[in-house]
Amino acid sequence: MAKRSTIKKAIEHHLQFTLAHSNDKNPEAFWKATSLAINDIVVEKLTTTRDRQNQPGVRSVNYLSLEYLMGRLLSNNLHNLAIYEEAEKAVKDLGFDLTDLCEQGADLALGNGGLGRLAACFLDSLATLDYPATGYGIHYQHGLFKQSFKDGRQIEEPDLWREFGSPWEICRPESAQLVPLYGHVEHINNADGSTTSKWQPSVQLKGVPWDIPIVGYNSDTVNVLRLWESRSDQAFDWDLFNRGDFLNAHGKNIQAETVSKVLYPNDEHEAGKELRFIQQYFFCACSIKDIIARHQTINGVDWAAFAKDTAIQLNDTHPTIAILEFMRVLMDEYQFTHLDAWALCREVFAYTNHTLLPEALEKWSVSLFERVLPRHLEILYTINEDFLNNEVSVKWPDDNQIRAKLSLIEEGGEKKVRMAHLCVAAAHKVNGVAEIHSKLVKQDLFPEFDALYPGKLTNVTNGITPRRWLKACNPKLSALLNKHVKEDWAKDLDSLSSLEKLADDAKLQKAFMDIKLENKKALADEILASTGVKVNPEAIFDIQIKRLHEYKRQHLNFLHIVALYRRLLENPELEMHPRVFIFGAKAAPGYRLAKEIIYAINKVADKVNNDARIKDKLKVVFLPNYRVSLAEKMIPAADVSEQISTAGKEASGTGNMKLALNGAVTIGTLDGANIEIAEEVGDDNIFIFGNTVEQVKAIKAEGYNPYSYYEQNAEIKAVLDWLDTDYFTPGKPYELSAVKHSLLDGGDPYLVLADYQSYSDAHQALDEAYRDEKRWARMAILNTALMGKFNSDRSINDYVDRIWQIKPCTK
Ligand code: 26V
Repeated sequence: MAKRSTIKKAIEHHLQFTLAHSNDKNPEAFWKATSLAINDIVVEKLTTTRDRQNQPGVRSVNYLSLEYLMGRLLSNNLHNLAIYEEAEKAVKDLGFDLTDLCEQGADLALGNGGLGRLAACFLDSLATLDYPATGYGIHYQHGLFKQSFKDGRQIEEPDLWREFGSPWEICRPESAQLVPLYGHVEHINNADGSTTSKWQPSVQLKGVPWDIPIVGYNSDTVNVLRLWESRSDQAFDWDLFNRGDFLNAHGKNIQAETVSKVLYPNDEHEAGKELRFIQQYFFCACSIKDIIARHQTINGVDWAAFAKDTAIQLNDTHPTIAILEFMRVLMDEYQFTHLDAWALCREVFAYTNHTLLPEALEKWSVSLFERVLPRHLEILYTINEDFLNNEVSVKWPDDNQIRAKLSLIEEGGEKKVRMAHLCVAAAHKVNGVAEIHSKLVKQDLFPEFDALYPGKLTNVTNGITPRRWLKACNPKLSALLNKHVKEDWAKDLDSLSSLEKLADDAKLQKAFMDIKLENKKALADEILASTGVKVNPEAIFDIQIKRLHEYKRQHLNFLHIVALYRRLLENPELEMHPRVFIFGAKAAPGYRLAKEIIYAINKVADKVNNDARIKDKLKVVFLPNYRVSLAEKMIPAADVSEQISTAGKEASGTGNMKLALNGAVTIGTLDGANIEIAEEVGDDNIFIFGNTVEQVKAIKAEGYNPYSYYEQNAEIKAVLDWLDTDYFTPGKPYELSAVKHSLLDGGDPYLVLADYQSYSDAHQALDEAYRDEKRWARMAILNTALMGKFNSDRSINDYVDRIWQIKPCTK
């Protein structure tokens, strides 16, 4: 293990020789030097891990994801290497505070939300459990946009996470790949009467990999996240340059570089954006070629061994083209027959579904496919023909309706490729991400596929890494847990359940709640610094953090806040514990209503926070630029976790797990992983409200009428009508009407009004519970104690048992 003095020397070395800084105490340079010093240790382990894993017979998983929301790496790597304390001392010797130093690094925000963060947690667990694994993704020049507010409205600015390079990356030009695009397919007639297809692409890109080491916690393993950057395959157009056309001499480079320039929002309609499609193909083509190349370096060309040694997991449908690219390579470069190639695909690929929302299921137009990837479309047609004739029609003879429903191509109107159908047909396993979600995938989304392929559809409930989401982000609570739990709970999270018997212990309760208060004070400082709002740390900190989306219903929370404000104005003596409602959320730049909801919350916050009449009983804060590193500060300070999606809409949620693990009590619907959280912590330690999936279906089947709630519930009516006035936007009535309009004339697609009363009642019960200090402390402790199931190590072991069949590879 690296000692204080070694670390200190390495930092000084990098400061002086890599960065050419003297001892000038520049915090950014110091952060970089510290990261480089730690990266030296990491890279040594990376090399030994690779030597161990790159052996014949070692089966590994390749995780393909368009998104990785890694956050910052320095503190995480120090914790996982178990050298945080030593580094703290070394840095102190050099005149810095390690916590402050860790704040210097930019977040690696190469993802949108839950799906990207899940990928990051899974990489952490794979390395921790010593599984051979490679993550593949895109080296976006700009990650998720930075958010600020101007007069309450969201402003987006580009994210420059590696403007001057990142200390954690290793560029590997020797593993660059070429990616062909566009062009046409030639059909050559063979002597035996068969035809051979030959793709003549007209454009070629180059993919250059950047490797980010993934350090396991107290393990032997450092795996790799390999991110592809697009470049032109020609450095420069000398012809144009010599003719004096200096700007266009770079033209091709610029075009080629746009492919990995920017991360697309994953929760916005993409309406056939060609660049996004090319992004997907670019990354799939590079990754498939890399997987094959690595295999051949170890085994030579041995396809039987390939299936034995290779698992490929598709994180949602975004990397679906990897299936077609693999087919193409096998057939066009290795002379496989279509059927043999398909059989190999089915051994290798598995697919995770992350949403049931019909508008979120990816479809790409056949015409776009034909233009960009003509050979892949040809292969897809053959797969579809084979699938419909030899599988669908065998199970359901002469049933054209089922053929049309299951076809990989959607007909009627513009022809489109159904990416999820291709995944289900090709994969040997398909999983949802929480019990209820997987049940609905079987029942509602793919019932015929479930009948056609019994056992293919399965569940793996999501999880979170306790290293980042408790050990690193909540050091005070971690120290308390260390005192009471013998085992290394950061590896064996189930061991926290030994706290269950101490949930009523007065000393533990006090220590636990004192820590919560300390964490709330730290967040209060952060709130003051970033918004200017002063909040009382003794108030209930009620937190909703997630992407802004109607189905997640930030506007339900908002309506209830406006109602509380109204109640307080009517009765300033109203019995309630002071409450601070805290939001963190980015809205997709093109999602109008989501942005109106942000605006409405900010406008109400302005009014409420400056109204002396309510005596600080209510505060509302919207923290700008929600991201992993901000989540790490908010989560340890939460008393209440808002998980209030319409039942059946949130596939799993993972923020719900992080908050509960840090002792927040959930107010939530029976949706996604909330159901499993309730099972674990017990009904007495969670506030469940609202319509269930079955009730939601029944309400919709009857014909839902939001107006009936508006007319029959005086509070709902008063609150919605208030939004039409200029009370919150002086001189400008109707500024907040978009929310009301979406709920009444817009039909309230996510049943906000139908769940309102039940939500309000649950909040009332929660307020009463909080005022009983012992009861609340017990609830909070039990939430932390009983979250063992949601360790992402458990999720990974489920993937291993049910899907990947890989083995740890240790020293
Ligand atoms: C995509 C779209 C695209 C079109 C417009 C509406 C819309 C809404 C949501 C999405 C998200 C798709 C995939 C996704 O991010 N799913 C999230 O995956 C997490 C990890 O499994 C899970 O915890 C979240 O519940 C799920 O929403």
